[in-house]
Amino acid sequence: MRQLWSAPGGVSVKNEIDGNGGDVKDREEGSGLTRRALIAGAAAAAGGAITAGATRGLVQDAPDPTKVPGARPVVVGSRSPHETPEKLLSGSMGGSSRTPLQDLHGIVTPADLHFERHHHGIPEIDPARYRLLIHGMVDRPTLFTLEDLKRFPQVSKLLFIECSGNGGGAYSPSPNPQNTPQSIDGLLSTSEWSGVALSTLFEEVGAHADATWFLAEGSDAAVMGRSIPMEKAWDDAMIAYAQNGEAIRPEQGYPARVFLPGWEGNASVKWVRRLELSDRPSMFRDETSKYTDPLPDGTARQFSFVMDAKSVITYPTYPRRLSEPGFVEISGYAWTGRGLIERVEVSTDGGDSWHDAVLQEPVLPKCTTRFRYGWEWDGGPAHLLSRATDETGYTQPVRQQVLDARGPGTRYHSNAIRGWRVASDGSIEFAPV
Ligand SMILES: Nc1nc2c(c(=O)[nH]1)N[C@H]1C(S)=C(S)[C@@H](COP(=O)(O)O)O[C@H]1N2
Ligand SMILES: [Mo]
Repeated sequence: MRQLWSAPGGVSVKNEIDGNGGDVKDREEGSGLTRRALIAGAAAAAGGAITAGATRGLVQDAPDPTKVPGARPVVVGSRSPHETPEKLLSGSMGGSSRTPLQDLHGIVTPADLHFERHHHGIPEIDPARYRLLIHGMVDRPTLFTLEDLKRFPQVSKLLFIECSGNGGGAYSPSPNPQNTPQSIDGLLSTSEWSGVALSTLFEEVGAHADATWFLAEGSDAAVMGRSIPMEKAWDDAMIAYAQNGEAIRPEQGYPARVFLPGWEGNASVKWVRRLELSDRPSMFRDETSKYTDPLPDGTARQFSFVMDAKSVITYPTYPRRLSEPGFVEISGYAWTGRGLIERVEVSTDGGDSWHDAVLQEPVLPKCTTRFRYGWEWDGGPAHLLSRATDETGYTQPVRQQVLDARGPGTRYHSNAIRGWRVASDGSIEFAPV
C-alpha cells in the first residue's frame, strides 16, 4: 500500500505500509525527512527545514487511523494542518493585523490570532533586563523588575481590547460589499489577561493624593506614550504580563503592558517602561494629532477613552454563501467598554422587525459576549443586522446618527449598526444601514 503525502514547498513523502501487522516504514523523497519527522516537525516548530508553516495546508490521503500507530505526544502542540485561520495584514512597521473573527467560536481569541497594532514594529526585549520605572508625584520612585511585578497579588480577567480605529471602514458612504467581519472589525480580540493591579503598584510607591494623571511610555521604536487619568488606575487598570495562561506575546507587549479594560486600545501602552504621575496630561503625539474625534462645531474631542456598545454578526457573512433554505444560526459578538452587554437584537429584514438573540454565558463586563439567533431562511433576499444594548441602557446607533454627532473626517470610535445582505442565490454582502 502506498500513500502520498504532500506539503507546500515541494516536500513529498511516501509511506509504505507493509503487509506485516501494519508496521509503517517511512521513506521520503528529496529532503531526508521521514513522515514521523514531518509530523514532529510540524508539532515542535523547532526550526529546521520543516516548520508548522510549511505543513500548513498539508494534503493527505491518510491511512485508516485505526490501523496505524498515532503520533506521539509533543512538547508544544499545534493546530491541525486542516485548520489555517490567519490574521489579515496591512501596512508594515506602522501596520496592523486583524483577527479572523469569522473563524472563531466562543469568546476567547487564540493568542497567535490576537490583532496587532504597532506604531513602529515589535521590539525585542530581554525579560531579565526589563525594568518598569514608576516616578513623579510619588513618595518612593521605584524601578521594578519583571520578577518584582510577579510577586504582587495577581489579578486575572477575561477582557476585550479594541483599537478605536476599528470599523473605520464602515464610515464610508459606500462601504466595500466584500468586507468580512475580519476586515471591518478585526481590530478586536479577547483574552484572559493576568498581571498586577495598577492600584497595588501605586500604593506601593506612595502615589500622591493630588496626582490626577499618569503617563505611560513604551520601549518600542515609536516610544509610544499616552496620558491616563488616575481614576482608571484606582478602578481596574493593570500591568499585564500574561495572556490566556502564558506570558503575553511579543506582539502584545512582552514582557509587560498597560491594560485598560474597556478603553480604546491605543492607551493600553505595550512594552511599558515608565509610568510618571503628575497633575496634568502630557499631550503626546498620539492624543493630539491622532485618536481625537472631530465634532460638528469644528473643535475636536480629546481623550475619548471608553469604547461604546457595539456588535457584529460573524456568521453568516461574506464570503460565505448559504447553500439552501432552512435553519441558519446567526451568531456574532457584542461588547461595550461600559460594563455588561444587556441585550442583543437581530433583524433579518433590514430593521423593520427585531428579535432578541440569546446571550451565551459567560456574559462578563468589558468582555465580548457571544450571541446567537436561530433563523429559518426562506430562500428570499434578507438583510441581517445586529444591535447591542449595554447595562447603561445605551443602544448602538445607525451610521447617520454617528455622523451627525461628529465633524468631517471622523475616523475613530465607529460603533454604528453593521449589516449583511443575503441574496436569493445565498450570496452575502457587507451592507450596514
Ligand atoms: N508601545 C506601544 N504601545 C501600543 C502601541 C504601539 O504602537 N506602541 N499601539 C497601540 C494601539 S493603537 C493599540 S490598538 C493596541 C493594540 O494592542 P495589541 O497589538 O496587543 O492588539 O496597543 C497600543 N499600545
Ligand atoms: Mo489602535
